[in-house]
Amino acid sequence: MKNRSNKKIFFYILSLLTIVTFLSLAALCNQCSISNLLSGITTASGEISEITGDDNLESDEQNEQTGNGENTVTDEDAESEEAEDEGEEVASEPDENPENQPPVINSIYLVTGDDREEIDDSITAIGKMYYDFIMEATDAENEDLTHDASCSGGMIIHSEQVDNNYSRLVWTAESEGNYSITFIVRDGSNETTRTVNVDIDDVATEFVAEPFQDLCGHIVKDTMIYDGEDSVLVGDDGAGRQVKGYLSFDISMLSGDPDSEVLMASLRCDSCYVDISGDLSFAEKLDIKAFDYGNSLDMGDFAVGGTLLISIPADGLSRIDFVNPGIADTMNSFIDNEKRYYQLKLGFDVAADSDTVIDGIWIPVNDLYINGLYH
Ligand SMILES: [Ca+2]
Ligand SMILES: [Ca+2]
Ligand SMILES: [Ca+2]
Repeated sequence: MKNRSNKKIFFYILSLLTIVTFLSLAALCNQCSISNLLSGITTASGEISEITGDDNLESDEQNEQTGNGENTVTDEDAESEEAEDEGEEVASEPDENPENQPPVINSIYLVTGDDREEIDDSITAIGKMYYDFIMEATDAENEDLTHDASCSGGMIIHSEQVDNNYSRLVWTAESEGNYSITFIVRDGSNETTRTVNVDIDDVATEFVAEPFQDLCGHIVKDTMIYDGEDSVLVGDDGAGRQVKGYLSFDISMLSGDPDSEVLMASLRCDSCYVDISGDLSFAEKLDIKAFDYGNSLDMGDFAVGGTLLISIPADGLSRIDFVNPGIADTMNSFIDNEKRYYQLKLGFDVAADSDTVIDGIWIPVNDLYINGLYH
C-alpha cells in the first residue's frame, strides 16, 4: 500500500512538471511549431479517451501502466476536464495538419451561349436541354485542387477541370423531376461540397427541319436565278460576278403551334463536305445569315440584309454545319411570323475576283437539315 501511494505522489509531481514544461514551450514556440505541440495533445487525448472510456475496476491498474501522462493520477478534477476539452477540440480537426483551411467554392455559374450567370442553390430547367456549369474554387493555402461532381439523377455529359480554380460540367436529364448536382473540391486533406437542386417540370421535344428543295438555289448577281437545285453555289462566276446561295427548311411543324419556342438548334450536314471550285483565296470568310426571302427566289432576294449567324473562315473551309444560339433566336422570329420556311442566305465577304473561272463552294442541299429542341 505504501509503495502504491509513493508512486501516486511521484506521478503527481511528474505531471505538474509536464504541464509547466508544456506551457513554457507553448509560450516560446507559439508560431513555429504549433502543429507539433498539437499533435502531442492529440496523442495524449487518445490515451485519455481510452482510459476514461473504460470505467471499471481495472482503471487503477491501467493508470499505473500508462504511466507518466498528466491525466493518469488525478481523479475527476479540473485538470482532467481541461485536458479532455483540449482533446475534443483537436480531435475535431480533419487531419494532422489542423490549420490547413478547406477549399472554398466561391461561385457556380450557368453558361448560356456567351453569357454566364451566377446561380443560387436551386434552378428550374427543361428536360433534354444541356446545362453547362462552371465552378470557381479557391484555397487559402493555394494547394493543388481536385474538382469533382456527382448527381442524383440525369447524366453528366462532360466534366473538365480547366485549371486549379475552374472546372466545367455539362449535365442533362431526360424526364421531369427533382435532381441535385453536388459540386466537390478537394485540397488533398479537406473536401468542400455545394449542392444545386434542379427542378425539371418541362421536357423539350426534338425536331428535324428538312430542306425544301424547290426554294433552294443560287443567284448570279443581275444575271440568273437557279432555283430547285440539288447543289447550291456560293462564290463567283467566270465573268467575275458574285453568286449567293439560298437555303429553305420546312418548319411547318413548329409554326403550326403559336406557343412553340425553339430552345436550341443547329445546322447539320451528315457526312457532308462542300465541293470547292477554283480557290477561295479571294475572300476572307463565308457569312451565313438568316434571311426571309419568301415563297419564291427572285432577283431582288440578292439584296443586302438578314441576321448574321456565323462567319466561317474561307481558308480551310470544308463544312458549313454549326451550332449557334442565333439559329434558335431567328427561327423563333420566323415562327412568330407564321412562316412555313426558315431561310438562310450565304455569301462571301468579298464579291468576286477578276479571273475567268468559278471560285466557290457547292453545297449538297439534301445532306443538310436543322435539328434541335423546342417546347
Ligand atoms: Ca487548404
Ligand atoms: Ca423572294
Ligand atoms: Ca472567279
